[in-house]
Amino acid sequence: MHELILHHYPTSPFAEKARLLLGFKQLSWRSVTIPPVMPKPHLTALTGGYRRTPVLQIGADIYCDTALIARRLEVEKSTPSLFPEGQEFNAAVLAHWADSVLFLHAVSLVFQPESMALRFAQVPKEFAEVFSKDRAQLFANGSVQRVPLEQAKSHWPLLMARLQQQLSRDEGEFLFGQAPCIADFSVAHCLWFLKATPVTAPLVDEYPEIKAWLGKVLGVGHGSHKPMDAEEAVTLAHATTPAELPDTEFVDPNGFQAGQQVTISAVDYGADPVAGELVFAGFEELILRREDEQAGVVHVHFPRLGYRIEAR
Ligand SMILES: N[C@@H](CCC(=O)N[C@@H](CS)C(=O)NCC(=O)O)C(=O)O
Repeated sequence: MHELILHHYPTSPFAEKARLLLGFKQLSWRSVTIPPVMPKPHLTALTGGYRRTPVLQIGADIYCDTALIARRLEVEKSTPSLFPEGQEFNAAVLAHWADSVLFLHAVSLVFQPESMALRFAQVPKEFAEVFSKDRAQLFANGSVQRVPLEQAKSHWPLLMARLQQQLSRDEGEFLFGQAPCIADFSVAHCLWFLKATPVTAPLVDEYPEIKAWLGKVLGVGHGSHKPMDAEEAVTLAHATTPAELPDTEFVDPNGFQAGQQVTISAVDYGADPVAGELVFAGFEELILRREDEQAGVVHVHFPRLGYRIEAR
C-alpha cells in the first residue's frame, strides 16, 4: 500500500481542511511543503498544470481538490464517516456552499489592507507584491469574481447568523449531530483563516457558539505526519503504477469517450487546463492519464462538480 502524501503549505485554508480530514480519520501521512505562489515545478510535474492547494498523492494517483480528497479518504478509511448516514446530501451541499460562498467572503475579509499588513509583517516587502500578482492571476481566467470588501462586510453577519442557528439546534454539538462531518471541516477552514490576525478574528469570536464549535473542530488535529521532500514524491510517482480504474460505468452526458484526448480545468478560479487521456468519467470523479518526463505515467483525479472537460 502506498503512503498518503499531502502537498500543501501551512497558511492555506483548504490545506487546513485536508489536514483536519486526515486527523479526523486518524491517518498517518507524509507532508510535502509546496510554494504558496507559482511556479510550483514539482507539484505541476505531478498534476500536469493544476496549481491549487492542496493535492493528495497516493503513489502515481494524484487527487486534486479537497471535495474529491474527502471522498478518497472515505474510501481509505470508512469510519468515522465524513458523510453521516441519512444526511449525505445536506452535508455535501453545505460543504459546497462553505467552500465557495463562505470561502470567497473570508478571502475578501482576510485580504483587506489592515489584515494583510499584519499577515505580511514578517515577510520581505517584495513577497507581498509577488503574492498579490499571483492571486490576481489565479482569479484571471475563471468564472468567479472576488467579493468586494463592502459586500463581504455586509453579508458576513448574516452568514454567521445562519451558521449559529444551525449550531443552536438540540441535535448535537456539530452541524449534523454528535460528530463532525465534511460540512464542519469545510466551514471550519474558512473561519480558521479569519482567526489568523487580530483584524479578522473578532468576525468569528463575536459569536460564542461558533467560537466554541470551531475550537472543537480544530481540536481534531492533523493525524500523524512526517515530512517528505518534493523531489522524492515525484520520484516515487515515477517508480509506481497508477491504481486500477474504478469498475463502475463510464458516464458522460456530452459524449466524451474513454481514450479521448481532453483537457480538464477548474471552472471557478485557478482554471489552468490539464491535458491528457480521459480514462474514466464517473458521477463524482474524472480521471486523466498523463505521461510526464519527471513523474512518469500518472492518473490525475478531479471531482466532476466544478470542473470542465474540453476536447483537444
Ligand atoms: N476547490 C479547491 C479550492 C482550493 C483553493 O482555493 N486553494 C487555495 C489555497 S487555500 C489556492 O489554491 N490558492 C493558490 C495557491 O495555493 O497557489 C479545493 O477544495 O481544494
